[in-house]
Amino acid sequence: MIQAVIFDLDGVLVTTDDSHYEAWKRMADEEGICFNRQINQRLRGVSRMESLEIILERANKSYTEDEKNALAARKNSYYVALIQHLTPSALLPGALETVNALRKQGIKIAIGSSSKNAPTILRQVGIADLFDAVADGNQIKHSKPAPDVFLLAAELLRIPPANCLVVEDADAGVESGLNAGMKVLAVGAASYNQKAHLRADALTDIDLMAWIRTQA
Ligand code: B16
Ligand code: MG
Repeated sequence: MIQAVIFDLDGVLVTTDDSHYEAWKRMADEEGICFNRQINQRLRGVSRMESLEIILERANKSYTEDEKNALAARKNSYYVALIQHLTPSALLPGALETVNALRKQGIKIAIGSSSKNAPTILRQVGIADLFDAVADGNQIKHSKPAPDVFLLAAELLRIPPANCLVVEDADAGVESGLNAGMKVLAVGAASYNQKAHLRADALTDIDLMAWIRTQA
């Protein structure tokens, strides 16, 4: 029986994935490192430092730890500047409707995001007060595909992992939800992922409450 739904943020509820790409692209261009949208797919749901390591696979020099930290900080400053302009129009189609439908039926809802900027994003798009719990990159040591962020969300909600459904747009996030022992709905970029229990192109294509009732 599903008692809680834990939403990934970037790419599931909001369109911040493009801002991540723009910020990394600017940093990579400045460093003369080849980076494109195809490589960017590998960064979905992955932490900032792990994302940087993927980008540096194409670098033709090696960077010290201090230099890597500076590159990540530079990318984050570009990203933070971009998300200051976010408004509720950055919510993906079906996001608000899905969240409200679940709340109305008494299903607990939480955020499980790798992003350290999650609190800012939730505030900017006006949905910070809708969630029963927020677990994000500031609170965890091991990011997706490790189960930590979703297990923390379940703990904050006081709901057993087996009674949680994760909604994810990244393969790393689908793995993370499965590793946490949860049911997983894969949407968007992960919608082809056969490991997920449920798949949809977008939240507008699925009646989550109807599916939850079939699990009772
Ligand atoms: P930050 P999610 C993830 O958010 C993004 O998908 C990923 O591209 C990003 O590197 C990661 O957050 C860390 O973000 O640099 O803001 O801490 O999909 O888990 O909501
Ligand atoms: Mg995501």
